[in-house]
Amino acid sequence: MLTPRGPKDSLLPFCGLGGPCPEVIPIITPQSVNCGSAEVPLRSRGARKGVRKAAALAGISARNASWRSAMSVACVALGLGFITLAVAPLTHANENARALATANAPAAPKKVIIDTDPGTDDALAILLALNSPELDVRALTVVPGNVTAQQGLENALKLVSLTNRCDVHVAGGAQHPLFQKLITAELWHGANGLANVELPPSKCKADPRFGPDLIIQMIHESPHEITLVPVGPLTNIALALLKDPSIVPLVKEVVIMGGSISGGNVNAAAEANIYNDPEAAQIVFHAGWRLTMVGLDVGDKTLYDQAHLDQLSKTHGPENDFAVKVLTFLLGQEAKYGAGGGSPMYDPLAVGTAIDPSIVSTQPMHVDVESRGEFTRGETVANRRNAVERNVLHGDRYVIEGIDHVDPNVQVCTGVNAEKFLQLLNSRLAGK
Ligand SMILES: [Ca+2]
Repeated sequence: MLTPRGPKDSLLPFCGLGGPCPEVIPIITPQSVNCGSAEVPLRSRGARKGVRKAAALAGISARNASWRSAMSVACVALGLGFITLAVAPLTHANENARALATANAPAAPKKVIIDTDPGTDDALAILLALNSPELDVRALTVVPGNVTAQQGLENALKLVSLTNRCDVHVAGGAQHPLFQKLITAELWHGANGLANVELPPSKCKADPRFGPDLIIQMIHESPHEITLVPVGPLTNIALALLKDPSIVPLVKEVVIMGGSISGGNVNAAAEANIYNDPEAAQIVFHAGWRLTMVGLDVGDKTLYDQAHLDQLSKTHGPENDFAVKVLTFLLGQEAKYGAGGGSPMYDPLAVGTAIDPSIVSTQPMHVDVESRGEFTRGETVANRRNAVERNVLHGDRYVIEGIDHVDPNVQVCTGVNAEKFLQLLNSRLAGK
């Protein structure tokens, strides 16, 4: 969700831009990504070509990186290459068969894993999910973003405790983004990430598994049934993909809060979740699975205002009352720093889209994540026509010789029935 503008010097030198990035190494541990085999495939010509191709896709130059960073880059690039080049066709081949097999099946709650950086609007999204019979929330995995990984885990545990849902697995994950320093957003979310509201200590315990490992395990346990709903930076999802690319065709779909095709909220170009880990986002966007992008284009239209708050304030319950405090804080922050008109319900809208896809309308687009732009790092660059001109060198100039099709990889949300969604949100929180 929203973050303050990050100072330029808060970013590490990116591996791909010539500088060593020692802080990259600690998060790609043996527990998170098994990169031990990267050295072996790099000895083959085909693998080196794959690395170059995948590195180009990820916007990373392995050539300039230090050895240790190169291993990490190779790991990322190999994983991305494998996912993009080998797994994607399987996904599409199996989609039709699965659709036919399930066409007449009775509707069952959708199994979801929410990857979250809680976070005020994360908290509202989690409460919405846990109070919606359409969803079967199997786990919350925590990623750093709005708050640190440690604060986020504490918040997630308090939220499942508030809802008396200790049966929901809550696991920590990455400690910071893949290739840059973390940017936290206490300005928008309060010092504790939950609008400075102090919830009671959690009755629930953290799952000891590493978040990306838990995601991998749950997907294999329920093939074709899990919907991933990442509402923070995409670090954990990228790590899961890199460790086990075979999850791609086994995931039902991915509904992310993040991105924008109409300008950013941390700066002119980038949305906060993508800005906080662009390399991870590029990996996730190009994995080859069905991915819906619930970005600023629709989130900024979903404004929770004083009238909605007055409506929710008429009912009471522990969750209802907590939500009222959080929303009161958010409306105050919007009045101070925002554009006016209400508080955008970014993360809840992604959950709302998982609950009822008819809330949004989408268009298929080819989307890449900018990772090198001076002003545009973290921008989601969408090709609305899914076509590019083919330029061929003739002597001292290029000549356009045709138009090449590019496959859409993202269902971009371009329209939303905002009031329908806001009423759904209030109705699910009322009296709880
Ligand atoms: Ca979030």
